[in-house]
Amino acid sequence: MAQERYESAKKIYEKFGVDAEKAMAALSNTAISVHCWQGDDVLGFDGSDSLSGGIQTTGNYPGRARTPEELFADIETAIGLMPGKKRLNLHASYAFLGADKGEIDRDAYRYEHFRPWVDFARRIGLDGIDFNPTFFGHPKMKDGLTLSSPDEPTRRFWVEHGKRCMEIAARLGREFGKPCLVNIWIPDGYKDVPADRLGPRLRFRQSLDEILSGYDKQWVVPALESKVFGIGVESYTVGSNEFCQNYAAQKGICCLLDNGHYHPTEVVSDKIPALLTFYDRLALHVTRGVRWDSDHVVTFEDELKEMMREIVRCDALGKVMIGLDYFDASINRVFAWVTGQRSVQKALLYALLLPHAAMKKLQDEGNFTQLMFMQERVKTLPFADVWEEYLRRQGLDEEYYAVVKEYEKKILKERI
Ligand code: RNT
Ligand code: ZN
Repeated sequence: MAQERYESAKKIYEKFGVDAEKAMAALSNTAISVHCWQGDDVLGFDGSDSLSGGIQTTGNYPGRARTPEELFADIETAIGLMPGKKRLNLHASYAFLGADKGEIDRDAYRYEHFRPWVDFARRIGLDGIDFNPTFFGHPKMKDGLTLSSPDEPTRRFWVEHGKRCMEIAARLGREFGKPCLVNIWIPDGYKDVPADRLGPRLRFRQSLDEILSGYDKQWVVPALESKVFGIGVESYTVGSNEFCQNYAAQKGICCLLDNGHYHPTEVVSDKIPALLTFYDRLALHVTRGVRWDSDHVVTFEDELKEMMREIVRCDALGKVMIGLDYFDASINRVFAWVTGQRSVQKALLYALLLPHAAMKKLQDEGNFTQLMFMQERVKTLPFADVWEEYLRRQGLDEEYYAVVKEYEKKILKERI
């Protein structure tokens, strides 16, 4: 039955000049980097018991992963329900310190502290690991500042952390034979009107220069993530959009766009082609902000579809590194993980099934009436039939809620 629906859908798409088989193949080749931090409310393993740096998880749904073992089990369950190619996006705060616990700090982390993640990622068939220095959730933040701190020992500590992360990432890249994206995001900023806006940015630039001096260009792809404001840092953000984009352009590194990090009427979908005009690579943190950078679970909504459409239209599937960044503690965390990843996959498939060339032609011919007709017409094509076929070919279906509920009953409920 489902098979018949797919065959019929395929024919309908053919009439629009779209090859459903090609769309599914392109989708299954596109990796999505799944963030490790959805399962434990971004706390990590290295001692932090509350979140800082202007980001927040809300809710206390039972079942938070409290140990590495629990987090592994949850990730494995979630990954098992996610279609397509997956990478793991790891934060430095998820180090396995073992005997080094209490002995060393983030400025001395080594690849060995992440080896269990590599074994785990291999065991569950992931395509590689991306890495993030963790510039938050740590007592060495001084007055909320890290790489832009005017206190030299503080700034140095965080520079050293950044350098260690570049070394770790080089090894992670080599281990999987695929470059490792290292995303630098700092929470630095001020709650109230600052007296000096330039000084912190000059220090941040200096710190970045130091971190980026002499990294392994073959295996590490550095990126810089900007932000407009955070909770408790409303008035001034050191790593603003202009700062980060100009730094990245000058230094030849990557921009990372988090779609929760802009003014409410700005959209990342429009920034993707703007940046692709100048950069040959781009990274994304896909999230869903509700009124602010709230990091709600990503759902299949208009702006997500538009972002994925831009990637496809710009023929940039191989240029845009897609990562997830949301954290919801108010619902089942495994469900949250899977739903966000599936939404991105869905939006990508949706985009891959559109007749872009024909619509571009209408635009270039100035035929805006027919263009609108087409844009509306394609909205009701039988996308769901292709999506279900895509899932079926990977041994999956739409009924993942029941699987998550079962896992909750057996495993998550026991965590009290
Ligand atoms: C914060 C940034 C950042 C973090 C993660 C945990 O606003 O989006 O990317 O969410 O690194
Ligand atoms: Zn982000």
